[in-house]
Amino acid sequence: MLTLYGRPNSSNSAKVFWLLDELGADWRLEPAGRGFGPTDTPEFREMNPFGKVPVLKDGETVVWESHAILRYLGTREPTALWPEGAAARSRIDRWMDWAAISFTPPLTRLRKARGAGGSGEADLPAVLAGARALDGWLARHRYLAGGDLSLADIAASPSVHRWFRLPEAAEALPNLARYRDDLARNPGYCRHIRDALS
Ligand SMILES: N[C@@H](CCC(=O)N[C@@H](CS)C(=O)NCC(=O)O)C(=O)O
Repeated sequence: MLTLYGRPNSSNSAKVFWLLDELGADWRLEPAGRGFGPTDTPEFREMNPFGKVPVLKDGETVVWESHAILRYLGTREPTALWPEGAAARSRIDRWMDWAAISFTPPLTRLRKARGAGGSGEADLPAVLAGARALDGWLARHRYLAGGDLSLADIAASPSVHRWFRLPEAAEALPNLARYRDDLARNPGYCRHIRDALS
């Protein structure tokens, strides 16, 4: 059985919960992270030197970094979510990197700034540019990597969900809204992302 150290209100854990359920994996949650369980113990730091969740344990194999975990699980149990072949994987991987590097960080800073009473002005342009680019792409593609749900959609899902919680989402981005509605037909998205993340 797989063990996932994480917490239900963590966006990076939530992506992995969704994939584990999507794969029908045999797994259990070991509650860890802020408010759920210590990550500053020598044992936890031996697994992840940064003391962050999620961390996956598969027998002797330990994996941290949520997107590395998604790729590990996708490779361990091949499905259309992470199809074989360099070209097919690169179509997915680029969106995973883009979400992790270019879209989620300014969105997270914006949310934190506003949560602390600020405007988040410094990060708003990057967030808007990301959402508009997504909208343009999704006018021509049902999912991020093409016609099928993939690890790219799971990786980007917390930020897509959180975009729609911003007042700026009232701006008409119809293709992004259609995409969010398509994701919401997936029970794993609803359970672990839509209904679990603020
Ligand atoms: N880049 C890492 C980020 C991991 C991360 O920052 N995790 C947060 C939760 S989303 C965390 O561990 N926060 C501290 C805590 O919960 O104790 C990943 O994608 O896994």
